[in-house]
Amino acid sequence: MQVIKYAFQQHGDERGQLVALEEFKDIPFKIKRVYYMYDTVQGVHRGLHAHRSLEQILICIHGSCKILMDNGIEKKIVSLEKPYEGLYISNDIWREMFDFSLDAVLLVLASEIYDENDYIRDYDEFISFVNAKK
Ligand code: T46
Repeated sequence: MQVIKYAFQQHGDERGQLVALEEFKDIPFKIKRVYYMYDTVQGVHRGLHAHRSLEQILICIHGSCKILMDNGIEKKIVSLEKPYEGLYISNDIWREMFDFSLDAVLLVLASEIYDENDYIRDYDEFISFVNAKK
């Protein structure tokens, strides 16, 4: 499984850092939604689903967390700990977010508006979904 982690350009100067993200330039899709999670309870695992069509970029803009990516064949764990790094997650990846630091803020840029019908929350259904695409 290929892990696509972007290192966004940092516009740093003597005042500090700034990162700017534009759709189709820094982000490979039209950004239709932005959401973020914070105050995540220690030990909690979030996600545990895949999507039928949604693409996303995850950026831990403060603190740190880990992302487990599973394509049905192999699993990889990616650490997010820098505010200028973005992890691309395509639709057909089972994802799990965990090991959130107390101060973690995980920002997500999404290619579609929220649609519960796009979620695959059952792992066996996810395996059938990826196998059907082969
Ligand atoms: C994903 C991972 C990385 C909304 O009302 N609108 C939204 O846009 C989102 C994302 C969530 N919600 C509501 C639905 C639930 O009542 O917020 C609540 C928590 O959502 P959920 O349990 O889906 O959160 P996570 O952290 O398990 O998953 C989220 C995204 O839903 C998902 O698409 O890939 O982050």
